[in-house]
Amino acid sequence: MNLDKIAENLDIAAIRGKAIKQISESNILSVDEAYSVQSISLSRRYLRHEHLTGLKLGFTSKAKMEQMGVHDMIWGRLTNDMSITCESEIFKSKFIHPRAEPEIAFRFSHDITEEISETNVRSIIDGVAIAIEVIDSRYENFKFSLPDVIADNCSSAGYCIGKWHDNQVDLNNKPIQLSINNNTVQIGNTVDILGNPWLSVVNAVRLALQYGVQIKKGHILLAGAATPASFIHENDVISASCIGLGDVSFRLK
Ligand code: OOG
Ligand code: MG
Repeated sequence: MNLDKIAENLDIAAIRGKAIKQISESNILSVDEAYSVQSISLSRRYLRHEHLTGLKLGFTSKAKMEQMGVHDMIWGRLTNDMSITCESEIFKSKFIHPRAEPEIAFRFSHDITEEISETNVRSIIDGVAIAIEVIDSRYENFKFSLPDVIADNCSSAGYCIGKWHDNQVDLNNKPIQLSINNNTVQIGNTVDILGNPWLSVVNAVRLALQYGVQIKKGHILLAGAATPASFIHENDVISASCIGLGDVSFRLK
């Protein structure tokens, strides 16, 4: 099967909210081919007038790698269609088998043209916030190989961002948690994200330059969850919080 056809199948699965078989059951894609599929499938979204709002990293914590059985860092694209307004309600029918995870979001202060070191990384960020990511694998049973999940835009489906804080906020060793209907379901720590979530920014910049994706002023980055993700259901109120960043929530209806 050609890459365009695989991209089309994944795009249609997302639009219809209907899972498909893993590509790896019938086609062995290389990691580069999988990123090409991701890019082609996102081009289809851009033709429908969606636009890029930022990037996400995946598998930046041991907890996530172990939950999904994938052990390499991956990156995906976020679009305006995935944005969820804080404290709003969104329809469960938009998704197949959605899961939520607590995230740290960063906002870029200018267009990025070169790599950044850990020492200078705050200089390219003007906002840090608590966020919730909704992931919704387009594959049956939420099961995938590394190329499968890359091709599927790293399961990206939604993101909800809390109040922005400035780039001096302390992210060192801070508890972060996910709650559903006021019950804590996942607890992690910012240190679980690559040892330091600012390293997600360093890595995202490197990967964006490597793959020719333009990070622009105002784009956001989801650093990758520190905890496993939890399934969410109709009528759930989902919230995430992190010491120093406050909390954020939305409801699934
Ligand atoms: C892939 C996305 C991983 C994260 O934060 O690690 C991810 C998945 O688990 O379906 O978003
Ligand atoms: Mg995530």
